[in-house]
Amino acid sequence: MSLSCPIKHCHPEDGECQQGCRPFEKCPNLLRGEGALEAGTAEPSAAELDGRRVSWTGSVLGLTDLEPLMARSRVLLFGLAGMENAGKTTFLALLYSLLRRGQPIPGYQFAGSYTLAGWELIAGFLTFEDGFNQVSFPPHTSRNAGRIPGLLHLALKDEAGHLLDVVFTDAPGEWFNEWRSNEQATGAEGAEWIYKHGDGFLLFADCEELAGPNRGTARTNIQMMADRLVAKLGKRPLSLVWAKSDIENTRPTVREKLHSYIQAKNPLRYQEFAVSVKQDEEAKWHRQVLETVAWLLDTIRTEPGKRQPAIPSATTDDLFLLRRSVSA
Ligand SMILES: Nc1nc2c(ncn2[C@@H]2O[C@H](COP(=O)(O)OP(=O)(O)O)[C@@H](O)[C@H]2O)c(=O)[nH]1
Ligand SMILES: [Mg+2]
Repeated sequence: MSLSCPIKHCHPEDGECQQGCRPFEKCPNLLRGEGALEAGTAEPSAAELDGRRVSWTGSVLGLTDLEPLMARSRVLLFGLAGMENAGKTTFLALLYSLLRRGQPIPGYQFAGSYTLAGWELIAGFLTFEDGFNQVSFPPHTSRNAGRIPGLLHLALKDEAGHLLDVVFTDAPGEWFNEWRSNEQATGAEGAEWIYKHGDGFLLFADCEELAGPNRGTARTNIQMMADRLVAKLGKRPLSLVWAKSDIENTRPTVREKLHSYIQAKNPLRYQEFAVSVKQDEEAKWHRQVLETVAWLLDTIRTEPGKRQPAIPSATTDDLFLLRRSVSA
């Protein structure tokens, strides 16, 4: 990275200037001299110095990137919790692939995203390549992803046309692994941040692990994570996602025990969904990906048992809104 800036939260190396300088060349704060250039790095290109024309990059968001979003609506943060390899990133990739194919989240319409490149990066792995009948899975989410998880954004419109900004966390499973046994552990800060700020949670149960030789440990780990999540959950919705549901359920009692364990904790707003990358006409695993998100949204936006009243949008016939022109 050859560009830098002494102003906190300004990242010229991403092609953005917090002060809005266009082009960067004219920015009085821009450092591209000895202080900024690492040995052996090339001079910044003309395109780099020109900067971008929009304030987002399309990549996953960080904390500062949330500010413009928070200015336009209340951003809903959904935390994906689960052990490493539980299927969290694949769930997000699948969600995006389904939206891209035009399948809606029931009751909500896709209305844009600030992180299209970030979505494409993970969903690309689930997409067939021309001439090859093979898909692969997204790469492992690195534990060195910083203290704050990568945030993937969706703008949605509900049936009344209201805009909703939703952000999903794509965090490494290792964070939750540490957090499940000690919420204060070093390495668990990211998971704790998600728990503190999340508006709703998806807890991933890995059906492959729950049917394998380590099923006992897998169940205990998920139960511990559920304990932590339920502890200060309050009214926030929690859904248990049975990921990799295509794997044959050779040990049904393991899943039943896990189900009863969480039910016994009595989370106020709780629902289970079964998902998989494989499509199944009967089980509708793909549809349940979309339904999980719809359920979280519906639950947050309504009091238990009540639907949120639709707010009628103002029309130009509204005398109150026309008051100025009437009295002018
Ligand atoms: N059979 C099957 N395997 C899956 C499915 N989803 C994920 N996997 C496998 O689980 C691995 C880890 O998934 P990933 O989404 O990266 O897990 P994460 O660590 O929780 O984000 C993938 O590389 C796949 O091998 C699924 O729906 N079915
Ligand atoms: Mg991951």
